[in-house]
Amino acid sequence: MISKKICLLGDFAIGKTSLTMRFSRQTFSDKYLTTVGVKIDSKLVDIPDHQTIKLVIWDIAGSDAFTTTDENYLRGAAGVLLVADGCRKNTLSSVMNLRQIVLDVVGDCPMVVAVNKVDLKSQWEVDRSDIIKLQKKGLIIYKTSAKTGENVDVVFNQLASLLIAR
Ligand code: G3D
Ligand code: MG
Repeated sequence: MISKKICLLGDFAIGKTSLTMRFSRQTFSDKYLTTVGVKIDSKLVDIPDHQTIKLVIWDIAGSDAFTTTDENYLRGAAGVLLVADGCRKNTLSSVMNLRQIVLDVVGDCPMVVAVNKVDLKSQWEVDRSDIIKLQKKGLIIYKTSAKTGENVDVVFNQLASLLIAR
């Protein structure tokens, strides 16, 4: 079976770990590589008209912010899920910086953006025009909620299909 590494990237407390846990439903069997501060989950994904692939999902453990010194985290990634928190506009600006880091470290790999916490839409600082601006730069964006599950499978499956399409 084909196995692909994907990484979650984004500021602290935006829901990276919650999204991963919601998607992989492996809350109690997480493998913690605490020494390197990375948590790894995996999930089999059926791609329509293709084989099943195993997504190996890397998530930075704890509340550590990703910095350029953590390039090993990204090495070997086939794709990246960039995450922002709709309630904090600055986390969406981080997404553009992180995207550039991915381009520098990994190269031109599939990336999808999850603007998370859509269940708190009334508290969102991110508005339609912010999203449209990023879409115009070619980014694929979904509004997700790790709390309700909205678009969580969609966003991971979308990334998985982009990996297969390469
Ligand atoms: P991180 O891994 O990006 O640092 P976490 O973020 O997954 O640890 O989530 C940070 C906090 O945001 C957690 O709250 C978590 O429950 C909450 N959260 C994550 N995703 C969502 C979401 O989609 N909707 C809402 N409403 N909350 C979310 P606590 O209070 O445990 O710190
Ligand atoms: Mg986390």
